[in-house]
Amino acid sequence: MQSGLRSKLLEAFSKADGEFLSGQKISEVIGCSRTAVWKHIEELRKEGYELEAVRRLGYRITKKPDKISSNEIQLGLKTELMGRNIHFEETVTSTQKIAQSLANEGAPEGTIVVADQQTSGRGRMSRVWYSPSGTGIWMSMIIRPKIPINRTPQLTLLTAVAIVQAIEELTPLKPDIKWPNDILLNGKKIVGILTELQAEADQVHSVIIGTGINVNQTKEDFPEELQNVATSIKVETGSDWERAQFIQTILLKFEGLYSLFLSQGFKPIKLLWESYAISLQKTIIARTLKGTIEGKAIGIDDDGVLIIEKNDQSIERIYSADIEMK
Ligand code: BTX
Repeated sequence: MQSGLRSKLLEAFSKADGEFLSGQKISEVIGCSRTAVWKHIEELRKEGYELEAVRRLGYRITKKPDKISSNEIQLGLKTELMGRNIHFEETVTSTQKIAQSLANEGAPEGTIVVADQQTSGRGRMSRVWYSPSGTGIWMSMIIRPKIPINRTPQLTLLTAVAIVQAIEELTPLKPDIKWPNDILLNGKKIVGILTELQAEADQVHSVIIGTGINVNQTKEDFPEELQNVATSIKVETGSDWERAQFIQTILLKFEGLYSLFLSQGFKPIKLLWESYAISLQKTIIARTLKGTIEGKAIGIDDDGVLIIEKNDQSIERIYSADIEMK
């Protein structure tokens, strides 16, 4: 089916909101004869949609395929800024790389890059982020806040809050945040966030926030070395989830928090972040590029920096590290 017809048809079903759509209505919406309607319905079925057909009532979608495409993300997206410009590809090396070149070419704020699969997905410090096809959300968002460089780590914390809120809204799960960029369920990593920036002197040009979210993997889908440290929403809930709906909800939550951040600063975000944080008031080991620090994590400051009280009561401020809880 031509993509224009397809999106008109899907939009009509989305407006019908689970109710039946008559053959007559479908033929009007996509401008085809009533007899050609079944052909388009068959094409949707081939794409993985499940439709119920009832004489006199028409058709309704009972299950959407877990497919992500620009169309799927756009239909039903309620944001004003985030995701209004979508760059989707089936397979990429890394969505971060594509977002960086789009940002260099002047892509507008709110542009997102989404892929079904990444062949060189990356984590922090050139680590590998495992990103197989058909299962996860591999997405990079481009934003252009007018803030000094030292405030950009706050955006990682803001993104973590947006993703936790989206998971809580759509599923029965209650994830935890481990400073600075991990979201955990039952102690295992379900989300990773990578914030990179393009800046000059102290002027931020763009911030690229990469999010990797394990949605529909089974335990066996993870490589052996990750099976004890990683989990997915499917593993934790026992059912499959629609990735496009997650993306829409994350973008909406992010947009709300980002606008709060721009108008009121980091304080309100900090409070929300603290309510989800598990590493606070616990003894932790922080591995930084400069060495290892052990002590009690007493909080984050207004910049998002982690404050650790060491055994000798001296205070250490940590900008970036891997945290292990004792
Ligand atoms: P990180 O450095 O905190 O975590 C990387 C570590 O997480 C790896 O060394 C490995 O142990 C573990 N890991 C790898 N893949 C997975 C996975 N799928 N689930 C759970 N644990 C895993 C975290 O870095 C930041 C990740 C950002 C990924 C996004 S995806 C979209 C965007 N594009 C891109 O290339 N990266 C970002």
